[in-house]
Amino acid sequence: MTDIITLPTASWNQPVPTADRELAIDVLERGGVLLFPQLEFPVLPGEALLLSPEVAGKTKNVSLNPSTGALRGSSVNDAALQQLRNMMSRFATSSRDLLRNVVPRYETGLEQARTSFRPAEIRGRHTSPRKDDTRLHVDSFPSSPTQGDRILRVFANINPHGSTRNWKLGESFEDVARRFLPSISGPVWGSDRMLRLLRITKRRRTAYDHYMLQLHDRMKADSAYQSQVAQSAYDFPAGCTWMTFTDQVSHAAIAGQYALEQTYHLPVNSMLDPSRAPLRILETLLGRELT
Ligand SMILES: O=C(O)CCC(=O)C(=O)O
Ligand SMILES: [Fe+2]
Repeated sequence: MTDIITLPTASWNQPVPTADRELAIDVLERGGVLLFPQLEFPVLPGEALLLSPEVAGKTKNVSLNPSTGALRGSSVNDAALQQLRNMMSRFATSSRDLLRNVVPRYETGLEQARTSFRPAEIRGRHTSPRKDDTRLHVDSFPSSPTQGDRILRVFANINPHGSTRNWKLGESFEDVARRFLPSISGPVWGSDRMLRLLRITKRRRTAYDHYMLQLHDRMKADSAYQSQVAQSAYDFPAGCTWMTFTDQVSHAAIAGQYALEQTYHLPVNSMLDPSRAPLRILETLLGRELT
């Protein structure tokens, strides 16, 4: 079962003791969740108005490209837009500082991707099964192949009413892979070039990305699996922060409103133990190279 390990860190930008850093990297790479119960992301008084589902309109999430400042998915006026950008880029910077202190080993390899603001209530939301994050899954995105790189995400529950964000955690990546791989066939020859040509993918969908996407889709589509697989619930309190490799950890978000999230990509070779990467696990099980 997935471990949730707590660290006492209460500041976004302060050195973390060596013992905690060693524990942190081990927990993350084994597919655990690192929880910071005392690390609250501060929403400034002027930003309180942003805590409304209307801020995201139909898209449900607002996303920021922290390197260009481009915002997508928001439906607010210009003044609020600037505040939204401020809040989200502050989270982008804070999460980066936190990672630098918690897992300094990753610093040189980390690539900061999108920041997201999630103001919609998860429970009762209607989506296609494939997009339904209330079902256990490992992260893999059709248009954004990682080509083997890891997906590391930092989340903060900023709910102003004290509501928890409720997750479920499932079996280990190895167990997921062993269960679903036998029924997944390899990519169709030439499909990687076709997807790229049609601009369906931003870069080449490698065999690794193909298998990860299939795992993601098969897990979500299998209702018997969803109800029968060993799983545990965890409710993240308001005012806390957590991080995990979401390409490895079987997770589902079943309820909650108002979170910030920052995605990072990390090359497998930046890991302390690359053999724990989904890429290496899949390659071992399939007996071939996947990127
Ligand atoms: O919004 C959340 O709490 C998590 C949803 C999810 O599955 C993800 O972001 O990968
Ligand atoms: Fe996810």
